[in-house]
Amino acid sequence: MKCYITNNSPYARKVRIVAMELGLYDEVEWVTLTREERGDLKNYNPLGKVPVAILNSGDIICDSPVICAYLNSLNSSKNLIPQSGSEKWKVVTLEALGDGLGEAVIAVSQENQKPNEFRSQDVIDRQTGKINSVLSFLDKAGSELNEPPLMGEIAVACTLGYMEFRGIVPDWRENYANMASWYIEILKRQSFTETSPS
Ligand SMILES: N[C@@H](CCC(=O)N[C@@H](CS)C(=O)NCC(=O)O)C(=O)O
Repeated sequence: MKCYITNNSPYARKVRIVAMELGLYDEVEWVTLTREERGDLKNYNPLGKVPVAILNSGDIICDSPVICAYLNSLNSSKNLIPQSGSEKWKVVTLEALGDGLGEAVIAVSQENQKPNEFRSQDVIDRQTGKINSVLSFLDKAGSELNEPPLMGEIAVACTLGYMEFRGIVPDWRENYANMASWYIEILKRQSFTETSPS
């Protein structure tokens, strides 16, 4: 399997971490693209977004939850998504929340990169509101987070890493202390230290 990624994408990092946690990292050929090269991905994913995976069969799969679920299906001894029941839906819902948090972070980051005259404070405020709303929700639900982490926790932590990397909501650790202590612990995992954004 070949997987196209970029260096700092939180979604690509999620796929790399999941592959490491499942012991499958070396079975994937990782192809790191620059932002410019990412446009060429349209042959595989019409959205032109990373991550994209090409399976050995030639089938193409895109979108990090799909690629992660595929990787998870390859390892019968370790499961990052419970197989059924409410445990499964909790995990994939947390994954969606983590990924959605990423969308809000990316929206603020893209807005911040625009020259002042084109920057929309309205977009920044609305998306920052979403970020704070998710962080507040997770801070209250902190004790329900799985240890060791499952797919949901991995998605959330990848987004937090990207949020810090881009300097979005820089004081979040002070305002959401439960999440901050949880995050410090998850960052110690080898899969996180080896993939931190640079
Ligand atoms: N829902 C997708 C989101 C992927 C995504 O937004 N990737 C970004 C990098 S973080 C991208 O490739 N953006 C390029 C673009 O929007 O043109 C996933 O989970 O994989």
